Amino acid sequence: MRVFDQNRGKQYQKGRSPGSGPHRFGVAQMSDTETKTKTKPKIARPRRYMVILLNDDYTPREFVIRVLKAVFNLSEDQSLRVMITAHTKGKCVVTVLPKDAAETKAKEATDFGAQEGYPLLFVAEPEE
Ligand code: TYC
Repeated sequence: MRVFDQNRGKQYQKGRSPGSGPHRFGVAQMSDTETKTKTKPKIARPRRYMVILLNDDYTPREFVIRVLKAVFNLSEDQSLRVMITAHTKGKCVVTVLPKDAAETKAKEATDFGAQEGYPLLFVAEPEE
């Protein structure tokens, strides 16, 4: 997106009147060399993070499904699909959230497995 000089064509020479008409009062005068440039403030959209479920050889399928339901509020059907995708492809995106929430959920879900002695792993990584 281009940012244009908002004041182009409004520079007046020092000491001269900006002219007559209803707009001649209250117009700030600039020096011969001064140029004002208005830069539109760009607000960066906060990056979002994917919570990714990684496959392993030990965690029981039913347990993975239980964690997905409990931590991410997925339905039985959604949980089954996510678990099977991770099982067959190695990993699966569970959800996309702001950084803090993604990291918290990934840890919470990973801790669930650890409590039962499983190597179940969820990680958070930036979307793009
Ligand atoms: N691969 C595991 C098994 O065969 C099940 C499993 C699926 C584990 C997905 C983790 O993210 C996972 N018992």
